[in-house]
Amino acid sequence: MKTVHCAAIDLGATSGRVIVGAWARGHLTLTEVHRFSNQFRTVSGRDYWDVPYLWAEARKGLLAAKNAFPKLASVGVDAWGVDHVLVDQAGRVVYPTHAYRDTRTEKYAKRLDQTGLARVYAWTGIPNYPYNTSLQLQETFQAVPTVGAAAARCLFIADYFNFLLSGKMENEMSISSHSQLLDVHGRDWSPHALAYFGVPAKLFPKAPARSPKKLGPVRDFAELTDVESVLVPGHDTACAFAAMPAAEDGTDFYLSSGTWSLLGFENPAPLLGADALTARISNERMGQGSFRPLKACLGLWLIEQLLPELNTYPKSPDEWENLILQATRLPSPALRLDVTDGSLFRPASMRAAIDEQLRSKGARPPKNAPSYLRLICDSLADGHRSAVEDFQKFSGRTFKRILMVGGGSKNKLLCQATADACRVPLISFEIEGSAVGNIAHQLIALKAVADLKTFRRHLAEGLQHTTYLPRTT
Ligand code: ADP
Ligand code: LRH
Repeated sequence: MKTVHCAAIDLGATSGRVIVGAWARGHLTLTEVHRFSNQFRTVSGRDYWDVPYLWAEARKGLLAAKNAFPKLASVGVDAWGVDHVLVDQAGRVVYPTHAYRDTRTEKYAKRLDQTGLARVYAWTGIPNYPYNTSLQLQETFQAVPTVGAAAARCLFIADYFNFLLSGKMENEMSISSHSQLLDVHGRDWSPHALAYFGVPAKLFPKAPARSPKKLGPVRDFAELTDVESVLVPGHDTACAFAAMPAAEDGTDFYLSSGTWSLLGFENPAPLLGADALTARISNERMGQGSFRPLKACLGLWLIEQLLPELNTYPKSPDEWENLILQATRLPSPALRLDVTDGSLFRPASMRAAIDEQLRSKGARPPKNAPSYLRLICDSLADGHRSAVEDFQKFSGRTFKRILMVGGGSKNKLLCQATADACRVPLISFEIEGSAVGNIAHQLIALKAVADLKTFRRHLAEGLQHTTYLPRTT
């Protein structure tokens, strides 16, 4: 049986990577061929992504992939959610891409809370996150009304990269479902939500495409004309969920741990109603349109922001391990952080924001990097427990295991603290979940794998993992 090679372009808010998956005899081998940092830039108080830089890095990675694997068959793109590129009919960018942590939408988020959230939730199944595409577009068209006339399409980041690769403009299902503009009861845009937020319907002229779907050969790269561009789930979280080697009885709970802690499970139907809205359950979709009710908690963003301030950002896996070991030896702090506190979303100084929260509760701030790390891991674990409890309550299910992927799955302290807090065994896979889910969908499009169920079965057989059993104190 011949080996099939697929390249995943996986764009995260703090880093991007190009990873090649080699699939042979039901076994997947991953090679990271390129990694690059990502950060938004602030200009005159507004936050923007450097999209041309990201494209240049993705190109570099794709050429490195072809160089290392000359038989490269395909490429797929997944990215963080909600952010987007407004383009004209020809694909020319008509407005800069704001980063989702920009505070420009605050006023609109407050107004939505006060005036129409229950209706919007009933239409879309998405709670009020200040960074939702809906609010971002509302702000754009209020602040700069002429953009409405210039823009022909709104492409999410992964959609835009697919366009650059293939020349085809499609909105993909999973990433569209996060926008708060998709009808939760169907598979098309919600005319009510579009009207409510003042978003011209012309920006979304057809229903989102379901993945996987072949888009055609890569264009504009002489070296890559024999490589197929495949539309995979464009949302990195949908890809991470797709990579979970889940049991078929639906008793697994998923945790994708990166910049965000994204917790949820797969369900044939959305979880709606007043209680689900209060619990901020986000009814996002898999690539085919089925549901993955999810809760988003601030995740390792806390560490990403804090460690550079303490001049202790680890430069290698060994340095990470050493720092985590030091933190593990410390006692667990009695007072934890509230990781849902909005002051941690985009503080000027993460250390000052954490210290301020602790002081307001009468606790003393930590002294050094290991004690901050201990505090953050234990606090994130508490957030994870609350999500598991909410989902058990709303779904009536009992989760037997937590499956974990993403950068956080390498953090033994966080894994153990989460198993302890949730009182459920946690299986950590130490894989780049989004890249694996991305590659899985390319293999399905190329007919190298029958379906996701088959892929997960093979993956479960070959995947290295560590089990963390809950400890009672
Ligand atoms: P995203 O894709 O959302 O940008 P990642 O899934 O790459 O984020 O996760 C990044 C985080 O993973 C870092 O902030 C760090 O806390 C954690 N991490 C990365 N490498 C290691 C490691 N070797 N050991 C422990 N934690 C790690
Ligand atoms: C994680 C993620 C998450 C979204 C956020 C904007 O990368 O896609 O699912 O909520 O970015």
